[in-house]
Amino acid sequence: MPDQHEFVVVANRLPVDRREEPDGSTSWRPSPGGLVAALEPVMKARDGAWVGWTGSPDDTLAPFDADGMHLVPVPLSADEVELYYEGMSNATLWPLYHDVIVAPAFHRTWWDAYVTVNRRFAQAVLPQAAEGATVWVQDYQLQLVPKMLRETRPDLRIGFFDHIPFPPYEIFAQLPWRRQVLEGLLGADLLGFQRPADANNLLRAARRLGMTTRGDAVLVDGRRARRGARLEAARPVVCKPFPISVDSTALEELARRPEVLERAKEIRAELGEPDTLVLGVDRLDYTKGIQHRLQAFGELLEDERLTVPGAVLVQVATPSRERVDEYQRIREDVEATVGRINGKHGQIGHPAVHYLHQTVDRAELAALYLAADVMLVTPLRDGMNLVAKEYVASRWDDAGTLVLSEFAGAANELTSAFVVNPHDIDGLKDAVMSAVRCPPVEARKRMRAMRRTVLRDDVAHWARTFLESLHDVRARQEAMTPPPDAADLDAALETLAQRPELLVALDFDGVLAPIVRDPEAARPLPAAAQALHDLAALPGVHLALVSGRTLDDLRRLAGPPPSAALIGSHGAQVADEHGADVGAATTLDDATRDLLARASAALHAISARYPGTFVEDKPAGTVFHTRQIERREDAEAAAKEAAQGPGSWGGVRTTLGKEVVDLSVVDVDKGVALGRLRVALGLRPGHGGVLYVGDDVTDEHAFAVLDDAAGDVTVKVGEGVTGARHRVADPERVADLLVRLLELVGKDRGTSAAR
Ligand code: GDG
Repeated sequence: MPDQHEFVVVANRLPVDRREEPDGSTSWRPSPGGLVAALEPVMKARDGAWVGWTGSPDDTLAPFDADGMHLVPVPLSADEVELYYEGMSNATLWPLYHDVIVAPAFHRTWWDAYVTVNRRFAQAVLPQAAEGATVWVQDYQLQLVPKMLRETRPDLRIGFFDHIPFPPYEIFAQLPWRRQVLEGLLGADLLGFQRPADANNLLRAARRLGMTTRGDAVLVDGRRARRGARLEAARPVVCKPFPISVDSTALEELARRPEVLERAKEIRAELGEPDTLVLGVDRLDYTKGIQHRLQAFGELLEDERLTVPGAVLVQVATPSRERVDEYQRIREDVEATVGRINGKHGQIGHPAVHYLHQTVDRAELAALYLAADVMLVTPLRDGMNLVAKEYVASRWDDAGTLVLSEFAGAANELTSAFVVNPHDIDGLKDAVMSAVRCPPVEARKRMRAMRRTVLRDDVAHWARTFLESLHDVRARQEAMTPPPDAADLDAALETLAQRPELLVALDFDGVLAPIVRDPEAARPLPAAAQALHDLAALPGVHLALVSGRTLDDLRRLAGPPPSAALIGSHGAQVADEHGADVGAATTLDDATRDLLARASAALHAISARYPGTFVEDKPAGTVFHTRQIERREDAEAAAKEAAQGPGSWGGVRTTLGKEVVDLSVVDVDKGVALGRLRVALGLRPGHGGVLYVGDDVTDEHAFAVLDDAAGDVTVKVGEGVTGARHRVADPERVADLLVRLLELVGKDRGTSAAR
C-alpha cells in the first residue's frame, strides 16, 4: 500500500468485523453490506484507504491492510462512545432527522464530544490523503468533518453522503448547533442525499441561515488559499440526490443458489405451509414502524380478514443500539405486542407472529425473501430502506408483493409497490389485504417494474454517479467563474441598449466606488458618477443603487441622480424613484424591534472585546465590521463570534459579506428587493432588461433573480466564484462599462448623450 491515497472513505465504522479465533488471535472479516460492496472496487482500483472506528471502545490499533483495503482505525474511549455515538449521534441527530418520532435530547457534553471525535476523524484522514485526493465522508455522525478537512487541506476534493433524511428547516432549527452543523457540511464540494426533498431541505436551511443558493448549489463564502492568503468571494457547494441501492446482481445470484431455494421451501414447510407468509426485516428501531405493522396485522386477525394458521407474520428484528433508552423501550413494546397477538390468535404449534430478535445470516435472509408472499416495509421515516430493494433484487421469480411506506426514500423509485401511510392503520390494513389478494398477473407486473429499477440503478451506479458528480463539481466551479470576456459583455450591452425600457442597477462599494479602509471615505469614481447622471437623463432608462448601506449613507456618499431608486440595508430599505421609503424596515413590529435591539447590544458587547471592530446600526439590521482589525486571525475569530452568537438567533437573518457580518431582522435580500423594484417599474422579463453590477457575495442574491438568457446582463466585479455571466476587474472597468452603455443607449435613442 502507498503511504498516501488518492481515495479515502471516512465512515463511523470500518468495513470489517472482528473475529476472535479459537487460538485467541483476532482476525477481520469484511462486514457484509452494500456500502462495502459498492466501494470495494473503487477502493481497490484507486489504492483506497478507509478511516473508521472498529466498533469497540478503547481499541488503539495501528492501521492495517485487509482484503485489498488500507484500514485506519480511529480510537474512541468508552466515554466517547456514550457521548458522541449513543448520545449525540443516536439520541440527538437520529431522532431529529427522522421527523422527531421520539424527542431528541440536546446535551452540550454530547455536542462537545461530537466536535472532538469529528476532529479526530478529520485528523486521521490528513496523513492518508495524497495531494488533490478525493475524500468521501459518510453520514450524520461525521457532519463536521468536511469543514475540518477543508480548513487545512483545500486541495482535497470532498464529498459527503447523508444516508438518513435531512429534515425540513422547521425541525432542523431545533438543533442548538444548527449553524455549526450546516457549516461543517458545507466544507464539502458535493453533498449527496437520498431524495430530492432532502437536498431541497438542505438548500432551504442554508437560505434560512442567511446563505445564498443558486439552483442546486449553496454559495459559500470563505474558501481560504492554502497558505492563508485571501478569501475568495464564493464557492458553490452542490446538493443533489443520489438514491443509494443494493448489489442487485450479487443478491440475485445468492437467491438463485440451490441451497437457498431449498431453504426457502424448508422455511414454508416449517411454518406449516401457510397460504400467506408476511415478512418484516428491520433493525429494531422506532423509525421502522414495526409497532404500526404489528397493530395492523393483529387487527386483521381480530377482524378475521386473515386467520391463523393460513396467515403468518415472520418479523426479524435485528438487535440495535441496545444501550440507548428509546431502543430498550421499543423492544419492550414490540415484544409485549407480539406476546399479546400470539396469546390471542396463536394455536399450538402455530404462533401468529414468529419474532426473531437476532441477526440472521445473508443466505437465511435471502431464503426468507424468497419464501415470503408479502413483504412489509413500513417505516415512519427512512432515508432509503435497503430491505425493500434487497427483497426486489432477490425475487428473480417475479413473484411476491411489497407493501411500502411512502415515508421511505425507496418509495420514490419503487412506485409499483403498494404504497401506504403507516400512520393510517385502516389504510395499512387495506394495503396488506390488497397485497395478499393481488392477482398473480398483476403481482408479476408490479414486481417486474420494480426489478427493472433495482437492477439498473444498483449500488455501483450510486457510487459511480456520486463520484462522477464530485469530479464535475470542480469543472462547474470553474464554469461559474467566468473569465473577463470583453467582446461577450459588449454584445450583451448592445442588446440591452435596444430594449425600450431598462434598469441599470449597481452596488456601491467596490463597484461604483473603490473599497477604502474608512467606509466614510468611499466615493464613486468621477467617470462613473458622470455616466450615471447622463444615463438617468435618457428616456426609458431607470437607475438603482443597491447596497448594504443605509439609504442616508447612500444619498450622502454616492450622490445619486435624483431619479435613481435606492435599495439600502441589503434590501430592507427601499426608496422608489420619487424618493418615498417603501421598504420592509418601515413596518417593524414591537417584537422585531426588540429582537433588533438585543442583537445590536450583543454585537456591541463582542465589539468591545475586539479592538478595531465596530457596529453599524441600521433601521432593520445591525452590522459587525471587521475590516479595520490588523490580524486576520482576530478578524475571523470576531466574525465567528458574531455569526455564532446573535447571528444564529431565530428571526435573525445573517449574511457574511466582505469583512462584515450583517444581521437583519427582516427576511429580504438584494435579490428580493431588486425583483420587487423590477415589477414596480413594469420591466417584465423579455420586455425590459436589467443590468446588475456587483462585487460582494450579497450581490449573488441579485444575480440569482436575473436571467442573462432572457436579456438581463449580470456582471461580477473582481475575482471569486459567482453566478454572474460576465466579469470585469475593478471599479475603473465599471466606469468604462457605464460610459459604453451610455454610448450605446444614446445611439439607440437617437440622442447625443455620449460624450
Ligand atoms: C441507513 C438508513 C438507508 C437487517 N437485519 C439483518 C440484516 N439486515 C440488513 C438489511 C439491510 C440493512 O441491514 C438495513 O438497511 P436499511 O436501509 O433497511 O436501514 P438502516 O440500517 O437504518 O440504514 C437507511 C441505509 O442507511 C443505506 O443508506 O437505506 O434509510 O437508515 O441491508 O439486509 N442483514 C443480515 N441479517 C439480519 O438479520 N445479514
